[in-house]
This record gives sequence, C-alpha cells and structure tokens, in this order.
Amino acid sequence: MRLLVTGGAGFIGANFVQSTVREHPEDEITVLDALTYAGSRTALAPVEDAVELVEGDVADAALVDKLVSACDAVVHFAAETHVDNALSDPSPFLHSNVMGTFTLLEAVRKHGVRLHHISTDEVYGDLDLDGSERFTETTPYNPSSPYSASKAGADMLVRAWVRSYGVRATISNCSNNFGPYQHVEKFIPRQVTNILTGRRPKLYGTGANVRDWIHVDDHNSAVRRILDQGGMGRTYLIGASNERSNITVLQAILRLMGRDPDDFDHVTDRAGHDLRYAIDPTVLRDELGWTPAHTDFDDALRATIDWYRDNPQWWSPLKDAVEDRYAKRGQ
Ligand code: NAD
Ligand code: TDX
Repeated sequence: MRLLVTGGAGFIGANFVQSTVREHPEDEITVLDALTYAGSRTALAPVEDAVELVEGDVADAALVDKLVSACDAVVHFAAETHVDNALSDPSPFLHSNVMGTFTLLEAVRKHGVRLHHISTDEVYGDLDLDGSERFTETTPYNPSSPYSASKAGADMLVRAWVRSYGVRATISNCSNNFGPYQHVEKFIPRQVTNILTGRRPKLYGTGANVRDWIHVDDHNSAVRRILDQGGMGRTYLIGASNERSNITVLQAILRLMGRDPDDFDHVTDRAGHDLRYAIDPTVLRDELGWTPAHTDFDDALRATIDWYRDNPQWWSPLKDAVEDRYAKRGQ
C-alpha cells in the first residue's frame, strides 16, 4: 500500500510511521508535515531511509492534491492538538484542523483515495466525575474547548463527505495517549521532565479530573486494524479502559521516579476543564477483534519515564520555552 501519513512527524504519527515500517515493510510511506513547534524530524530519524518526508501544510490544496494522487490511502493525524494553546489562540486550530481536513477531503474525493481520519474523545465533551457512563459511537457531540470544537468540525466534514460524495473514509476517536516522542507540553511528559530538570510537577486544580489513558502503540495498532478492516463510513472509538484521576497519575510518576508523592504544586486550573473522559471500546473489540497490548499501566508508565530519561537530546531543547509559556499563565 502507498500510504500518505499527515502529521507523521508528531507524537502519534511518528510512532505510527515507525511501527508501520517495522510491521509492514511492504508499504511505501510519504509523510506530509508542516513541522510546526510540535513536529520533529528527529522523531522519524530511526526510519529516515524508509520514508519520504515532505514539509508542507495540509491546507495547501495544490500540494495535497499532488500527494493524494500518488497514494492508495491517507492516514490523517495532522492537527493542532494542545487544549491550553487553543485557549490562548484558537486561530491555528481552525486552519489546520478544519481547513486542513476540508482540503484533504476534496483531494481524496477527486482521486477516489481511501481516508482514515484520526480524532479524539474530546468531541463528546465530558462525563460526570463519579458516574459510570462511557462514550460510545452514538454519543452526541458536545465539544467544550476551541480544540475539541475544531476536531468535531473536522469529523462532521468527514461524515458529510462520506454521505454526500461517497468518499471512502473511516473515523476513530481515541482517548488520552502516552509514550515516546510526546511533546513536553502534555501532562505526562511535562511532569516527568519537570522532575528530570529539577522542577516541581504542576497539577491543575485539585487533580480530580479523570482521563482514560492508552499507550500510543495500542492506539496505532487499532488505527491499522481500522485501516485494513474497518467498514466504510464507520466511526470507531479507541480506548484501553484505563481511567485514572490526574492526581493518581502524577503520584504514580513521583513514586516510580523515587520522589515523595506530595512533592508537587497545585496551579491555576484550565478554563472550562473537562471533568472526565471514558471510552467504551466494545465495538472495536467485538467487530474487529482489537485488544490493547499494554495492559499494565505502571509498566508502560515506567517504560515511558525511562524513554524520557534516556533521550534528553530529543526533548530538552523544547523544555525551557514550554515552561516559560506555562509560567506566564500561572501554570
Ligand atoms: P502532535 O501535536 O504531537 O503532532 C501533530 C503533528 O501535526 C505535528 O507534527 C505538526 O507539525 C503537524 N501539523 C500541525 N498542523 C499541520 C498542518 N497544517 N499541516 C501539516 N502538518 C501539521 O499531536 P498528536 O498528539 O500526535 O496527535 C495526532 C492526532 O491524534 C491529532 O489529530 C489529535 O487530535 C489526535 N489525538 C491525539 C490524542 C492524544 O492524546 N495526543 C488523543 C486522541 C486523538
Ligand atoms: O501541567 C499539566 N497539569 C495538569 O494537571 C498539564 C499539561 C495538564 N494537566 C491536566 C489537564 C488534563 O486534565 O492533565 C490532563 C491531561 O492534560 P493534557 O495532556 O493537556 O491532555 P488533554 O487536555 O486531556 O488532551 C489530550 O487528550 C486528547 C491531548 O492533548 C489531545 O490532543 C487529545 O485529543
């Protein structure tokens, strides 16, 4: 298969490209990535001989048309992804997430190319903190932030292009990912690298908010399964049934790194902070036979901490600027 991977120099995309090169050496991979602050050439260094990297914008219609015309399928990861950045400046989120997806849809429509669109559980809004309800494929969209609203808009465009134009597309909405190459602005890498650089971890509010954590390789194995076997026009929810409050995750990190579990700061809470996300992955398991491999959270967290400890050359050039931005926001 000739695959075009948008956003393939970001966290999840780079892990997808690396695992595809390992597990499907028969595939030809082109990455389209704007190399924003979140993209990194070095995340693709281990596979640079096996992959073509094109630096460009997914909203550049001429470039996207040319690349799509030369592939069999597109896996669309490219997006602005950080909620706190969206709260400060929503504009790039509209450009990359909405206009970028629109541009790609027009190209796959013209060339009859298969698309898998990567989305998030945040499009469903949030759940009660102490309830047992989980998101399913039929949960109504109810986004809370400029980020999740832009992802919801992109998902709606994909659904409309399937219905109106018969575009061959699938969508997946996944829960919170962790693993190697995640930007240090995100929760787990931020806390790990704060400890590694002698800073104190920072918890928003009381830390009661719940996220449903999945290892990035499990997300990507589900994406591959949907790409190969998913029903056209279908939406699949991806999750590993691993709900934890933020304070529980932070204290696990502190414990695994040999620190006092109370050695952190409570900082200003995020505006509109979603309370709880939880995915019901039954459809993916029953229809496509997918299950996650990383089922021991402490083991996977320990391996992720080790990766950041062993790869400071990848993240340390980013760290000070990220912390300066957070400090200006009281976070
Ligand atoms: P990331 O921020 O680490 O990487 C995004 C990549 O997209 C970067 O390489 C960036 O350079 C590129 N990009 C941004 N705008 C672009 C544009 N206009 N044109 C071309 N490239 C552009 O993000 P991530 O965490 O790897 O997320 C990837 C996808 O997965 C996103 O669509 C996100 O919404 C979705 N998702 C993420 C999570 C999570 O927990 N991280 C969970 C569910 C879904
Ligand atoms: O320093 C922090 N302290 C803190 O308490 C940071 C950066 C975050 N938090 C909290 C906010 C959230 O409740 O931790 C939780 C996770 O925060 P993020 O890593 O920013 O993730 P989240 O907002 O949940 O969104 C993530 O999952 C869904 C990704 O960033 C999105 O791209 C994805 O769609």
